[in-house]
Order: sequence, then structure tokens, then C-alpha cells
Amino acid sequence: MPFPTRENATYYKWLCATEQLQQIIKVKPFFRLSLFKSFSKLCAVKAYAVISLSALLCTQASAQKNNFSIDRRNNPLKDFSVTINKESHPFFVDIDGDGDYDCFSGEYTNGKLPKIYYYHNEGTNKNPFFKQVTGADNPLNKVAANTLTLPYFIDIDADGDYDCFIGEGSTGAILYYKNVGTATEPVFQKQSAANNPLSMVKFLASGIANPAFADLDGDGDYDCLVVDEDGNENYFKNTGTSKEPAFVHVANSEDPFSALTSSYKGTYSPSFYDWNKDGLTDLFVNTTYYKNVGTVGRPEFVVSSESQPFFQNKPKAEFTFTPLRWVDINKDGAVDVFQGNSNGSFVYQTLSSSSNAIVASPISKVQVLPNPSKEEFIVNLRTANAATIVRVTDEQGKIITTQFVSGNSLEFGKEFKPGVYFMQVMQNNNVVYAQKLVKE
Ligand SMILES: [Ca+2]
Ligand SMILES: [Ca+2]
Ligand SMILES: [Ca+2]
Ligand SMILES: [Ca+2]
Repeated sequence: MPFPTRENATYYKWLCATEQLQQIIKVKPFFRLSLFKSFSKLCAVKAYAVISLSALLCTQASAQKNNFSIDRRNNPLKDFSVTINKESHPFFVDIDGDGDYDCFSGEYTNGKLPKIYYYHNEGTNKNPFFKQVTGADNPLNKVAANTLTLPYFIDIDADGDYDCFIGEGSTGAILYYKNVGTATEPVFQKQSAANNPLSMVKFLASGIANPAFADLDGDGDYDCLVVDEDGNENYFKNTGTSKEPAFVHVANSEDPFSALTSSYKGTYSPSFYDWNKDGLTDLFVNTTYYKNVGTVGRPEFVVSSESQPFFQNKPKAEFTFTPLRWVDINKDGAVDVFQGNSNGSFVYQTLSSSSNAIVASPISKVQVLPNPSKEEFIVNLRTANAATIVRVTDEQGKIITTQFVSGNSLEFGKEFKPGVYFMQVMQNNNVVYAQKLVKE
């Protein structure tokens, strides 16, 4: 029997067995069942209950383990480094829509023209196997940028394919390469300033623009944080729509990053990831964890030691821009992190426990079936009330759907693209349950 977790079959067998027993009791008096049937039903419930309870306890206990360690042996990019051998800047995205992460990397070239490297995943989402693709088969082969490339992929115009922003060195600008191809066959086209929603970013004095995107105000479009080389954190709020972004530099009390500004020079690299799975995206600056203690519409980031993750790799040198790249590269349910490195290689860190499972305030009466799903997800909520909301975000925290639950169950997700999603059940603006969903 596989080791049971909340997300595998055993747990649901228990739920199903309990359900069946309740149905049987409801529709006919229990004594009418044969002695054998009653006994076997009770045994099934008991067995799965014991297994599931221990699974829950194990999950809870192992979720306390927050140590990442460098895993050289299983590093799927261990054989690669950027050619210039200075500062790799990886980003993971399923650029060909086949369900596994592919990797692009920028580099630092100290004056020469930096490239974007493409490592195509020819393995699977469970067994990644990267192969470098060069020449015209690399969709970002023709990128022209100054001295440093920091690629960041996001579907900024909500047309179903990933577009690419590139933080550039020297000018401190952000270039925009729109994907004019498709979700399976990308074609990137550099956009003029007039068509680049972040053309106002020009940190000339600093010479670096290091972007990270997340929906920070919960209105369904991506907002952007850009950190410059001096450690200034600049908030660009998206005042447009998910299809037509319009970024506005916000530097007043509405800026959730104003208190985090630091004059420390060098290695400030932001990434967003909902580490504690409470439905609010958290911020990492390099490896420092800033927990989001705000609300969906108004984030507030504070340094937190509660459930803080620890990393083995820390940026060593100044001027090394190594944001954490959060991906579950082998779909084992635990998030992995990649970072660039000052020698051009890629650092891979995994959780020492394989269960960064989603256990934020678990309530026992939520059931999602099937998961993984090829079609829709059905969530059963026996504690739903009029104010129960199911919200689904993508891995970058962008809200994909928000739905009120009428009755005790809800069907959604048929139109989701293959990938990983997070479902949050919210009551009175609090996340009362969170679970990872996998669409196949
Ligand atoms: Ca892929
Ligand atoms: Ca797009
Ligand atoms: Ca937004
Ligand atoms: Ca969070």
C-alpha cells in the first residue's frame, strides 16, 4: 500500500468508505445488512481512518521540515552552464505546452552581448531531462540586450501563451518579447517602447532591473516588482486588465515594498511564492522570507521566522542576481528551487522532507476528486455556507477563477491548461483550506 497522504488514494478511499457507510445507514437500517457486510464496511472505515489519520499527522509533522539542501546528483541541469560562464539566470516555464517545465537562462557578460539559453525538457514532468537547443530552434536566439539578461516568463496578455520580459543590464530597462506564436510553438517578437507596458523602467544609474510578477492586489492581473542594483524595490501596479496591462509606478503608502527598501548593494533578487500556502503570495528577496500578513487585496510583507525555509545556497558575491525559481521539477509534490550561480552553472535545492504538502488550516470536510484530473475537478464541501468561495490560482499566484459555492459542491477547471494550480477555500475572507491541483 502506498504511503498515504491527503492527496493520494488511501485518504480518499477512507472518505469514500465513510461516505458509503453513511449512505447505507441513511437508506436502510444498519441491522438489515448481513453481519459480514456490516463488519467489512466498518473494518474498511476503521482501516482507512487509521491510515489517513497517521498520514495527516505525518504530513503535519513533516511540514515542519523546511530545510532545502543542494542536490547535485539529481540536478537535471548539472551538465549545463552558460557559455560565458558568468552568472546564469534560469527561469522555468512550460514553453511548448507538453506538461513539463523547460528552462531558459540569461547570463552576465560584462560588456559583451548576453544570450538567452534554451534547455528543452525532453523527459517528462516526473523525470526531467534537459537538452540544450541552439540556433533558430531556440525561440529567444535573437535576443539583443546589454551586458546582462534576466528572463521572466508570464502570460501578460492572457492569450494563453507565455510572454517574456527581460531585465537588461547597463540600461536597467525591461525588454518585452511578446509571444506571437502559440502555447505549443512560441514565437517571440521584441516590442517597441510604445507596446512595452514596462518601457518606463530605466534604472540607468543602477544598471539593473530585476523583475518579479504576481497578482499583488487580487484583481486578476499581474503586478510587478522591479528591484534595482541598489536594492530599491519598485512597485509597478497593473491598473489595466489581464489582457491589456498598464503598469503604474506606485511609490506612496500603497507601495507594499516601501518598508523593505535597503541600501545594501548587490544581490537583491525577488521572487514570489506562497510558501505557507495561506493563499497570499509571499516574497523572497534572495533567500530571505517575507511572509505576506496582509489580505488578498492589500499585501503586507514582514520578515518571519515562523515556518521559515532555510537554504543551503546563499548568494556569495555582490552583483550576482540569483532569484529563487520555485518549481516542482519532478512532480513529487514538494517544491524545488533553482538558482543561478556566479560560475554560470545551476544550483538545485530540494526539501529534505518530500512533503511541503499543503496543510494550511486543513479542515476535514473538503474533498476534491479527481486530482490529478484530465477534465474537471469536483470539490465537495460539507461545511459550505453562503459566504464560501473557491479560488484557484496558478503557480505564480494569479487568480484563475473565483466562484461562490452554492450547495455543497462545485465543478470547475474543465478549461484549465495542463499544469499545477492551487485551490483555496475561503470563508469570510479567510483561507480555511488549501490544496494543490494537478491538471493533466
Ligand atoms: Ca515543456
Ligand atoms: Ca501571452
Ligand atoms: Ca493585480
Ligand atoms: Ca503566504
